Amino acid sequence: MKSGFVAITGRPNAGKSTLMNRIIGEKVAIVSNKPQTTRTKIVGVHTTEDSQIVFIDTPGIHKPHNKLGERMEKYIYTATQEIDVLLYVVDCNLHENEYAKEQAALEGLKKSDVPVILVVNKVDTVEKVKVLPVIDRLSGLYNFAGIVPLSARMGDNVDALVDEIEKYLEEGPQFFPGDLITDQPERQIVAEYIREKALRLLNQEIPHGVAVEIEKMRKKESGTYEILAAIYCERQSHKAIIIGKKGEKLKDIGSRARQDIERFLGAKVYLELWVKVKEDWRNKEAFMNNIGFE
Ligand SMILES: Nc1nc2c(ncn2[C@@H]2O[C@H](COP(=O)(O)OP(=O)(O)OP(=O)(O)O)[C@@H](O)[C@H]2O)c(=O)[nH]1
Ligand SMILES: [Mg+2]
Repeated sequence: MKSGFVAITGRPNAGKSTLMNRIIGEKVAIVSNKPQTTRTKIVGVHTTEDSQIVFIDTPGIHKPHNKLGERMEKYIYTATQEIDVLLYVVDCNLHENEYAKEQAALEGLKKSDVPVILVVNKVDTVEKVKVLPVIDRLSGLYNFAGIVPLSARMGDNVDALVDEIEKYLEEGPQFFPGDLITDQPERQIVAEYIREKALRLLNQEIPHGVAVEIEKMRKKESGTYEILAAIYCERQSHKAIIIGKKGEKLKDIGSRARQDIERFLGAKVYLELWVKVKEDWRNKEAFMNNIGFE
């Protein structure tokens, strides 16, 4: 059996989490079109008859603006230690001024001595002829072990990436049971599903200040889950926006999240959401510890 650990890095919004979900075949990491969706390290396990690849999804590489950002930077760092392969994911729609940003992010990887595979993502959004020049320029920025253009969303060429990764894995043990797909506790996944809907339904600055805490989660005798969750935001004015006119926005977030949670738990769910204000929580260490950013 071949096995190993693979970290998924890249700038925000590149499609890292989409890629991991695609390979695992389940939504283990939430996805949105807002940058900095992923805030921690998230493990996704891909097991076949003769191999096990343990993926570690990470937050997008960016300059931290608060204590949460600093923690995210640490997660990226620790995720890239003691791994066998590193994936560097890039959105192929690169504007001229973004190559410098990719270069700066790649600069940080130069200390790493593991093979780095460049994943050129979102090829479904451009004509094929436009991908080659992007690959050409990126390959000048780093000595990549391999380059795989693909579409994480559509699934095109994702198998080729898995084959490429396997080239660099050695004989090893199965680290996790074959049926395990993530290391996240159920409660955390439920909280993340709620946050995903909030990210998707809210605009601009609010999403970055949103956190979700599961206050109560219990399975009743009937098999139904009763879940009580708090959506934290940083300002009273944000709270009003999240709740929306006549509570419509919050209702929408709740009903969409409930569908995901029911599918994930395989049971009926009664979900109650509250919106709470915690000013500047992204700089409050104790609060962040409490809601799972340890
Ligand atoms: N068209 C297209 N969109 C994609 C593809 N992969 C990801 N996306 C979209 O790109 C956006 C960002 O995807 P994520 O997977 O959340 O990106 P990420 O790199 O994990 O982002 P952070 O966690 O914020 O660093 C979402 O809207 C995805 O649906 C792709 O192959 N094609
Ligand atoms: Mg992500």
